[in-house]
Amino acid sequence: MASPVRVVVTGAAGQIAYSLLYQLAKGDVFGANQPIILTLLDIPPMMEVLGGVVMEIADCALPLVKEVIPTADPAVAFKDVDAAFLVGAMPRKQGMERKDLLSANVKIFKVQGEALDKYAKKTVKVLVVGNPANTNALICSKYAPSIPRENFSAMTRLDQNRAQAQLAARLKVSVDKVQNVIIWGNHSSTQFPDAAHATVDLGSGSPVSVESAINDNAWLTSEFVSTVQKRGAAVIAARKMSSAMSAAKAAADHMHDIWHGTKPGQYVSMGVISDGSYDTPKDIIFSFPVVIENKQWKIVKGLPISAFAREKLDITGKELLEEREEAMAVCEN
Ligand code: NAX
Repeated sequence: MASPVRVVVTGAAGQIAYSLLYQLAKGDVFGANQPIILTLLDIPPMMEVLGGVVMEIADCALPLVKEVIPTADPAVAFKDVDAAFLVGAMPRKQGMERKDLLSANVKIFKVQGEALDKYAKKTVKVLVVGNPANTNALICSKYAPSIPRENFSAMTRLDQNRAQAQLAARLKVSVDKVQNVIIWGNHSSTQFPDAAHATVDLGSGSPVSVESAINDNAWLTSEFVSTVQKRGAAVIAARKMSSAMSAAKAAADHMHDIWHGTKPGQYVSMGVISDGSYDTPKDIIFSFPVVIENKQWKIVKGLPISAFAREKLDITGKELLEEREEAMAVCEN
C-alpha cells in the first residue's frame, strides 16, 4: 500500500469541514487505495466540538484513515502536509461590512501562510475556501514565499458546479453531459459564469455548443448569470445557513482534479495567480479555465472573448485589485 498522504483541513469544526472530512476519509479525493493522515485545525474554543468530529471519523470505520490529529496549533497542523484545505475563516456577522470581514480574514491567511512556509512540504497544494477566497489565497501565498505561487488556488468550483447544474436542468440532461462552463474572476457577486464555450452531449455522442442547444441568448446573458451569482444568497435565505454540502463537494472536486488531472478536452475553473491572460490584471488570484496534468495547472488560452464578456471580466478584475489593496494595507499594518 502507498504511504499515507498528509492532509490538513482548517475550520475543521465548521459545517463545510463536516461534509468534506467524510469525502477525504473514504478516498474520494486522493484515491480509493490511498491511506490518509488528517490534521484538523480550529481555534481553541472549538476543541470540544472538534473532539466530537474526531469521534465521528473513528465511528465511520474507514480503513484508509491512519491517524487523525486535532489541534489549535498551526505548527502541528501544517507539519509536512501534502495538501491543505483552508476552510476556516470568520463568518460574516450581522451589520459587518465586507471590508471588516476582509480585514479579519486576511490576517488569518497571513498567519497560515507563514505556518505553511515554515512547516509544510514545499510541494504542498493549497486550496483556499474561506472567504474572500481569492484574496485570502493571494495573501497566504505572499507569506509563504518558499512555496511556488502556482501551488495556491482559490475555490470557484462551487460556482462552476452550480452553473453546470443550471444548464443541465435547462437542457433536461444529466449534469455530466454539460462541460466547459467557465467561472471568471472573483468568488463574489462580480464573478462571471460564462456558457459561451460550454458544450452539451444531447445523446448523439458528439457534443454541440450550449449556446446553440439553448438558443436563448437573453437567458444565457441575464437570468443564468444572476442565478449563479446569487445562488449562495438563495441557499442562505432558504437554509438559514450557508452552502456546506455543495461547498464540500466542490472542494473535493477541486483537489481531486489537482491530484489526478483533468480529462482530455475538458477544463475546470479555479482561482490561480494571473499572468495577465485575457487582459486581466497580473498578480491577483483570478478564476480562469485551466487544464491540469501532473499536478500542474495551465490556463486555457485563446478563447474568443465577446464584448459582453470583456465588460464582465473587467468588473471582476477591478474588484480583485481593490481587495488586494485593502488586504495589503491590513497585512502591512
Ligand atoms: P463555519 O463557521 O461553519 O466554520 C468555520 C470554522 O472555522 C469554525 O469552526 C471556526 O472556529 C473556524 N476558524 C475560524 N478562525 C480560524 C482560524 N484562524 N484557524 C482555524 N479555524 C478557524 O463556516 P463554513 O460554513 O464551514 O464556511 C467556511 C468558509 O467558507 C467561510 O469563510 C465561507 O464564507 C466560505 N465559503 C466559501 C465558498 C467558496 O466557494 N469559496 C462557498 C462556501 C462558503 O461560503
